[in-house]
Order: sequence, then C-alpha cells, then structure tokens
Amino acid sequence: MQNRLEDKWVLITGATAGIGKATAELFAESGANVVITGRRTERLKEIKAQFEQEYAIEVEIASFDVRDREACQSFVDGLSNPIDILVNNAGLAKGTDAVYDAELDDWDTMIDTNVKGLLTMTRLIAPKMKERNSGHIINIGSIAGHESYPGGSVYCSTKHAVKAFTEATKKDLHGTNVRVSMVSPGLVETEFSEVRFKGDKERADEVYDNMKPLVAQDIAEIVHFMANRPPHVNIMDTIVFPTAQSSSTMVHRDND
Ligand code: NDP
Ligand code: 8X3
Repeated sequence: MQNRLEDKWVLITGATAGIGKATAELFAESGANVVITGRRTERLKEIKAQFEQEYAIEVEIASFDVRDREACQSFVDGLSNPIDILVNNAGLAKGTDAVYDAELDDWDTMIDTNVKGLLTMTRLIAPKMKERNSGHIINIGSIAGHESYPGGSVYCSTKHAVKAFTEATKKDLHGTNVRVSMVSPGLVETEFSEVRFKGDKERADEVYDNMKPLVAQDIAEIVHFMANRPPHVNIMDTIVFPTAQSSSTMVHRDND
C-alpha cells in the first residue's frame, strides 16, 4: 500500500494511553512526525524517547488539559510546524449512574473534555488547514454517538455531539481539500473503563469478561487507513464492534 504519511505532522490529543498512543505509534512507524499530548508528562517523555529511538521522525510533546482553553491556545500558538492531521482523541467516561443520581461533576468532566476540548482544538487548528487548503481532522467518536444506553446518558450525549460536530465541520469546510472523519468504536480494552469506574480495576475488568474486546491497535489501524487514503477520498465514519458485540448493550460472553 502506498504510504502518503511520510514527513506529515500529526497531532494526537490524549496520546499517553490507549487508542491515542497506539495511533501515534502507527503514524510514527509510517514516517510521520508526531505531536503527542495529554496531561501525564512523564508518559509523554517516555513515549517520545521510545519513538525517537525506534523511528527516524520528530516527536514533540505537550502536556496540557484540553478543558483549559488558554492552555490549548498557547499550545497551538507555540506549534513549530503546520499540522497536517489532527486526531481529536482525548476523551473519557465518568460513571454509569442514572440521570436521577449521577454526579454533576462527572457530567461536567465529560462535557468539558469530550465536547468542549474537541471543539476548542478543532477551532484552533482548522483555520490554518483551511488557509493551506489541505489537512485532515479525525475525531474519535463512539458507538455511544449512534445509540444511547442506560447509565450512559451524558457520555452518549457527548459522543452524539462529536458526530454532529464532525458532520457540520465537513460541511463548513465544503469546497476545500480539508478532510473530516470520525471513527465510532464499540468496546476497546484500554484504560477507559478504569477511568470510568474511577480506579476500580475489578469493575473495569468485568466489562471485558469472557469476551474478546477490540484493542487500541484495531482503532489505530482505522485512523491510519483513513489518513492514508488518496486526497479525493473522505471517509466520514466507521462503526467498529468486537465480533462479540452487536450493540452497546448486546455483548455475547463465552458463558452466555
Ligand atoms: P484511555 O483512558 O486509555 O485514554 C484516554 C486518553 O485521553 C489518555 O491519553 C488521557 O491522557 C487523555 N485525556 C483524558 N482527559 C484529558 C484531558 N482533560 N486533557 C487531555 N487529555 C486527556 O481511553 P481510550 O484510549 O479508550 O479513549 C480514547 C478515546 O476513544 C476517547 O475519546 C473515548 O471516548 C473513545 N472511545 C473509547 C472506547 C473504548 O471502549 N475504550 C470506545 C469508543 C470510543 P491523560 O490522562 O494523560 O491526560
Ligand atoms: C466507549 C464504548 O460502549 O462504553 O465509547 O460506550 S461504550
């Protein structure tokens, strides 16, 4: 397959773990330079050291919270290279409580990260892409952006927002060569469930009990595939489940 990614600059938010980290590594393997971000500085430094040792590319790291608009702005102002591909991946779920007893702070965290953080980063990066008439924005959505499940009211709302925003962004950039895409995964085993259950590893492990979930690499390969299409191809969205999953709530367990 032709590699169209060499020497591109790819910015991945939330690259300290899971899907973001795997995506950054696949781009690095293809000879793309990467700007990796997240809040955990030590992890970013370790990943930079690993990538620089293994791949002949440039790696920049930036530690900031996507909920902090000023931090996002000063990060973008300080970028030393134009961004060819923006992967808006940073995101999380907090809790599975019903609407009548969920924590309002959890709702704020999800909305501020998954929606407002993604909006801010897009707003800051898109103008230069439009000006250069090239670029690709790839948002990490979810099956939760296509259907809603009990206990996921606000998480699902945030991912529905990502879907709406992706579609509207494509339309705002209509007539330019800037591409806009999203990926909508089902269950992927990452730190996601541990974060959702606030460090309760046992509860997190139960999510993937007796079934084979997707792994971060599965999603990274789809993001990489989208970015590596010829310039006239814009994949809008892909829904990807583990084979054992058929909807947010239909998960076949080996003991079923
Ligand atoms: P992980 O918890 O493994 O990774 C999440 C990443 O997001 C981390 O690098 C984390 O970095 C970063 N992040 C979280 N909050 C912030 C913040 N406020 N500012 C900056 N970075 C932040 O989860 P996944 O890899 O699974 O999740 C990645 C994306 O995929 C999310 O948008 C998630 O909603 C989506 N998704 C996940 C699915 C799954 O089943 N795992 C399925 C469908 C979609 P740090 O903590 O260092 O800041
Ligand atoms: C994460 C997958 O099924 O927990 O977006 O919503 S799910």
